[in-house]
Amino acid sequence: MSRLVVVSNRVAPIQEGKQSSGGLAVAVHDALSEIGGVWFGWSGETYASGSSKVKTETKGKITYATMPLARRDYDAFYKGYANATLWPLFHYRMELVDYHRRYVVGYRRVNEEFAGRLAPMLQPDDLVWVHDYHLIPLGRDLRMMGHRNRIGFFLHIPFPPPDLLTTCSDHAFLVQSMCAYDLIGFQTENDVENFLSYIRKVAGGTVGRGGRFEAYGEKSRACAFPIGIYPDRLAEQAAASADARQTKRLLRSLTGKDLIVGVDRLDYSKGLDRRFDAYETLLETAPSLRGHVTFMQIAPPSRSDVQSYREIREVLEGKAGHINGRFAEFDWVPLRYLNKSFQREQLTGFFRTARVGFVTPLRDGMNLVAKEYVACQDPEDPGVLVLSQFAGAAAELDGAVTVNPYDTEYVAEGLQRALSMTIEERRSRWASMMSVLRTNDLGAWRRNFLRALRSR
Ligand code: ADQ
Repeated sequence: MSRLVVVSNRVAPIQEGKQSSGGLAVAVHDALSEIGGVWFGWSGETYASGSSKVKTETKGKITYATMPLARRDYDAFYKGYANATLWPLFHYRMELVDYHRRYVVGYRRVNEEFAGRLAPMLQPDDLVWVHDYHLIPLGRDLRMMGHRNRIGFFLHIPFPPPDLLTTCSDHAFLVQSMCAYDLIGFQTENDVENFLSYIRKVAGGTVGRGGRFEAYGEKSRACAFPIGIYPDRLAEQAAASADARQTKRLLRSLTGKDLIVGVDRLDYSKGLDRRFDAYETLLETAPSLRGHVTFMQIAPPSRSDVQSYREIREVLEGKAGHINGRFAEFDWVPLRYLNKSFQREQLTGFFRTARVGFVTPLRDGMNLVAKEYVACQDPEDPGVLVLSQFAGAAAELDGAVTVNPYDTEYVAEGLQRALSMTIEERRSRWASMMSVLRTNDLGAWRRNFLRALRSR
């Protein structure tokens, strides 16, 4: 079998026996351990001047190849184009897009450099799998260097409709770059439709069956591959964590109150400001719940050197203070807002303790927290997932209480429904979601993608 070469912005070697890594890292690690190959990407380090070298390290069947970024590339490519331009644009947030020509120049430069450094490591029959919005032009750069390998691309975040995408001057460059891949994977059918709609309406291309299309002189295919988790592994961990010291401390601190839990990176796409508003509306409109419910939001800062991330942090601190100032009693704090991260084992215990999983992004590629919350529940006494209709996960998780995160009263009603649901209904909704999670697990995600790429 041909080798697998994975390219992603960050390379995350897995420490054996540790379960602290995210979905992408676990899936890539599993695939590479089985098939063997190379994982190439940024080392996470920057340098001020001089040149860089690719560092390689082989462990078992996997060779990790990483390189640092020049400081100016970090600013223009990572902080700039990837996280201040593409991230808001692809999450339908035009008002937050920060666009500068120097950003896109840096973005192209880093992609070309990555392609140039990866090229000598490639063997003609390697299967190449490129991940996410940081690396959209990489496949095309490899093609321009003469590589004819099968190259696939997976976008972890949403793909916006053409009317939104075209607000960015580089839209044609971005889509044309995507067309150089043999297979383009998206999280949901909705993202596929948005992409193919651009192909038809803006690129003037033609779309056939099964996501096959022709545009810009290229033939390719766009399909949905919803990323998953390993639900049974997580369920086992959650059951074990139920007896852990921290879970017990959390439980004791609740003194019988129902817990609502939210776990997110501190990111404006996660809808935390409106989530806090909805919780305030709940306390306002259902006074009987005051003193009987606690909302714990865990949100460690991310990308804190990007302006819009600093702003959302300030907004949330203000709202948290306001809610607690307005409703707290001497023996009850309605909102616990924690700006720190927790180990996966601790989170699984928290998820299992919570009566409600509160996941309300304004837009999200998939949202693995929603899936993890479901997997961690006690089958005999499961909690309820309150989920935004704009998370990719909503397309699969039919047992969730689905809400529109822009309508705070509607979200508050959803919370009330979740908090008062009968055990029979909770069990039946949970069982239906758990069965979907088992069918579309993380192994299925990468097997389906690689099978489609091989058979193109
Ligand atoms: P993210 O935006 O990071 O990922 P998400 O899928 O929810 O969003 O989380 C990824 C992982 O990080 C999960 O395993 C979660 O448990 C963990 N995590 C999140 N917040 C945490 C916290 N406060 N403490 C500890 N761990 C935390 C991007 C896309 C998503 C897509 C994933 C995978 O934005 O839409 O689901 O990639 O494709």
